[in-house]
Amino acid sequence: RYAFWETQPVVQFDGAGDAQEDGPIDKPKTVGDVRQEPYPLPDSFEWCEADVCDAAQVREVYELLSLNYVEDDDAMFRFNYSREFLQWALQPPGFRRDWHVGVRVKASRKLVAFISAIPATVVAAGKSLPMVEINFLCVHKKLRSKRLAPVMIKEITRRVNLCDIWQAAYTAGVVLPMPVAVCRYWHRSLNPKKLIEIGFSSLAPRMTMARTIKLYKLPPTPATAGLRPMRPSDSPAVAALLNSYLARFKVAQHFTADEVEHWLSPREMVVDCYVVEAPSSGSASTSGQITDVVSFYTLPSSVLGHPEHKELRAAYMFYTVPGSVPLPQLLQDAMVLAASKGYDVFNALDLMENQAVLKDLKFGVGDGTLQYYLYNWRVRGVPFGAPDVGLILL
Ligand code: YNC
Ligand code: MG
Repeated sequence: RYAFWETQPVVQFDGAGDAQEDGPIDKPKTVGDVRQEPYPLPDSFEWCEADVCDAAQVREVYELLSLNYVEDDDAMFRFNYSREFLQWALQPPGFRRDWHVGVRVKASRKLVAFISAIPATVVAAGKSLPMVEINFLCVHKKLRSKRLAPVMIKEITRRVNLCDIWQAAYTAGVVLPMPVAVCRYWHRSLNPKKLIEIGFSSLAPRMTMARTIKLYKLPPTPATAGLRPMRPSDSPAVAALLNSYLARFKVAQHFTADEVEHWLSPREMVVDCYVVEAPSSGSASTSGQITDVVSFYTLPSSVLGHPEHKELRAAYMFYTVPGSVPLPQLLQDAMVLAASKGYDVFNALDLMENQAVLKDLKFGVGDGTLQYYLYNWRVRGVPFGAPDVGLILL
C-alpha cells in the first residue's frame, strides 16, 4: 500500500488505464488553478529557499546530505556529493532558486530537509516535454517516517506547476508506482586493494590480491588517438551529436547547446568530458566535426566507520556517444583516465548500449536496482528495459 503515492497522478500498479494513449494522467490545469499558498508544515518547521551560490547555504545543504542522504543497504557507504557538485547539479540553464526547497526548524534555523527541481526537456516515447528532474530529496534521520516527504513532494510540485510545467522525471532505489524502467549499477574496480579493504568488494574465490590487482590493471594512456577534453566551444557540435544519438532511446533527455555546455564542460572533480574531433582543415579556434563523446561525473561516498579509509572515490559514467570509436574502447579510455586521476571505482548503469559491453570490460553487477519514474505522464508498454533508457540523473 502506498498511502501517498496512490493519491498522485502516476501510473498505478493495478494496470488501470493500460490501454489508454500516452499523455497526462491528471485532467489539464492552468497556472490559475494552482494553489497560491505553500503547503503547511508541522508547527515547528518553516520553508526556505537555498541559495547555493552562497557559500554558507551550500554548506548547509552539503552537510544535510553528507550526513543523511542515500546509503547502501548495509549502511557501509553514504553518498558525499561535494559543494561544487551541488552548485553544478542545481544550477543548469533556466534553474530557479525557489525550486531549491529547504525545511528549517523555526527555533534553531537548522536545515533538516531538502528537495530540488531543475528544468529539462525529456522525450518519452517520441513526445518531447518540458519537465523538471527531481533530486536530492532528503529528510534528517531524526525526522524520518513523520510523513514530511509527501508534503515536500506536494510543495515542489506546486512550485513547478506555478511555472506551467506539469511533468517530472525522477529516479529512486525504492519501488513506487510505477517504474517506466528499471536499471542496475555495474562497478569496475580501479583500485581493487582499497575496494576490498573497505568491504566494497571481496576477493574472488581462488584469487590472490596480487592476481586481482593484475586482473584490473589498465593501460597508462587512452587508446583513442586525438581524444581531448571537451571545450565550451564544442557545445553546439556535441549537442547535435548527443541529441541525434539519444533519439534512439524510448526515454531520453534532449539538450540545448547551452545545456550541453553546462552539463559536459569539464569541471575539476565534478564532471569530465572528452571528445574525438575529426581531423579538419579549419582553424584551431573553431571545432571541426565531433565524432565521439565520453563523460563521467565525480561522486564520492563516505566510508562509514572504517578506521583507515574515509572516502570511496567513484566516477560515474555520464552521457557517452560512440562514433568513430567503438563503445568498449571509449569506455575503457574513460576508465584509464579515471584510474590515472586516482578514482577507486568506475560505475555505470546498464542503460543505453552499456549492457552489451560491461562484462567484457570487467564490470561486476551491483546489488539493488534504480527505478526511473515519470510524474503525470502515462506511457504505454512500460516498464521499458534498461537499453531503452537515454536519461542519466545525478
Ligand atoms: C523516494 N525516494 O513511499 P507512501 S531519490 C519518492 N521517492 O509514501 P515519510 C518516497 N517517495 O508509500 P521518510 C521515497 N522514499 O505512503 C520514500 N517515499 O505512498 C515515500 N532517505 O514519507 C514513501 N533520498 O516522510 C511514502 O518518509 C512516503 O521520513 C513516506 O522520508 C523519505 O531524490 C526520504 O533516499 C526519502 O531522506 C526523504 O527516507 C528519507 O523516510 C531520506 O514518512 C535517505 O514517502 C535519502 C534518500 C531519496 C533519493 C530522489 C528523488 C525523489 C523523487 C520524489 C518524487 C517527485 C515527484 C515529482 C514532483 C514534481 C512534479 C511536477 C511537475
Ligand atoms: Mg518524515
